[in-house]
Amino acid sequence: MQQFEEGTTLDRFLLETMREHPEATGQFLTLLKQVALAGKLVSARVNRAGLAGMFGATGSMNIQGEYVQKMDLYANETFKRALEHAGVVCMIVSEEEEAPIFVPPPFRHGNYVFCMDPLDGSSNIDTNASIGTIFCVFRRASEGDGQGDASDVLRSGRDIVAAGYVVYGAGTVLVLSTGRGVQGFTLDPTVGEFFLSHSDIRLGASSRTYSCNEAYAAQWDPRLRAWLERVKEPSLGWSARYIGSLVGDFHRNLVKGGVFLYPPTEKAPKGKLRLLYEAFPLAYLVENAGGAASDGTMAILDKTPASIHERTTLFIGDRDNVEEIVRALNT
Ligand code: AHM
Ligand code: MG
Repeated sequence: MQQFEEGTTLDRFLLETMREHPEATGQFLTLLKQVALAGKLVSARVNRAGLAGMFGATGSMNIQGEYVQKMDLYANETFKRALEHAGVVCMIVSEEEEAPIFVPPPFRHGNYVFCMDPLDGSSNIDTNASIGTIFCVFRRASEGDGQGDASDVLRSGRDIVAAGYVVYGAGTVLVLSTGRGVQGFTLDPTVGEFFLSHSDIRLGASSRTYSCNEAYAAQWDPRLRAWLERVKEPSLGWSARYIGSLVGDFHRNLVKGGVFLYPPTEKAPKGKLRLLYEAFPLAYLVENAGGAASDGTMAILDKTPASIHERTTLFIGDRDNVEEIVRALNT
C-alpha cells in the first residue's frame, strides 16, 4: 500500500487509495467524504455547545432507556442528512433510533449500509471530556437496488469494509480504516480540512494500562477480578485510565497502548456496549492496528448480531493483554 506523508489531506488520501480500486463506482469515496463533512459539522457544534445552548438533556429517553442529550440529536440528524441524499447508502442504523433508517424519496439507494453511534459518551458533553461518533460500513448483501433489509446488518463483523470514529476532544481527530492499516486525521479548524497526523497506527503487543469502570469490579466474574488484582502488583508498573467515554478511552489506548474492559455487570448482564455500532467498528480498527478484541469467548468480529441494538461484553486493545484476559476468564 502507498505510504502517505503526514499533512496529506483526507481527500487526497481517499482519492489515491481509491485509485487502487479501478472497479470502484465512487460511492464508497463519497460516503467517506460525507462522513468527514458530518464530523466537521458536529465538531463545530460541540466546540460551541456551551454557547449555543446545546448542553443538557432534551427531556426524552432513547430506546436504550437513556436520557437523550441535545447534542445526541444534532449528531444523529447531521450524519443522517449527510448520507441520505448522496445515493450511497440503502440503510442506516443508529443508536438513537429503534428501527433501521431508510433513504427517503426522492433520493437513490446506494450500495452501502452505515451503522453509527452518532455521539458516544454523550453524558460527558457538559464536562468538556472527549466524545465521538463511531461508525462501520458494510457493502449491501441484499439483492437489487431498493432499500436494505436485515441481511445487510445482521451479519458477521468480518464483512465490514470500513470503520472509524471521529473523536471531539482537545482537537478533532478522524480515525479510519478501510482494511489496510489505520490512519488518523486531525481537523485544522482554521481551514476546515482533515490532515493526516497519525500515519499507520500500530499497537504494541502488550501494554500496562487498563481502562475500566473499576467501581463495578465486585460484580465481575471472580476470575477477571483476580486478573485485575494480579496486574495491580506494584512491581508490574500498571496504570489505569478511564473517562467513561468509550471513544475517548479507546483513542487514548490506540495511540498510547492499553486494554479496555467492559465486562457484564448486574445492571448490564450482557455487557453495556453495542455490538453493531460500538464494538464492531473499534474491533475492526484494533485488528487493523495489530491488536485484538474479544467478548471473553470469541473474537468480536466473528460475532453476528441477532438484533441491531444487541449488547456485548468487550475486551479490546493490545493483543497479548486481551489474550491474557480471555485465558484468565477461561481457566
Ligand atoms: P453512550 O454515550 O453511547 O450511552 O455510551 C455508553 C458509554 C460509553 O461511551 C462508555 O464506555 C460507557 O458508557 C461508560 O459506562 P459506565 O459509566 O458504566 O462506566
Ligand atoms: Mg455509545
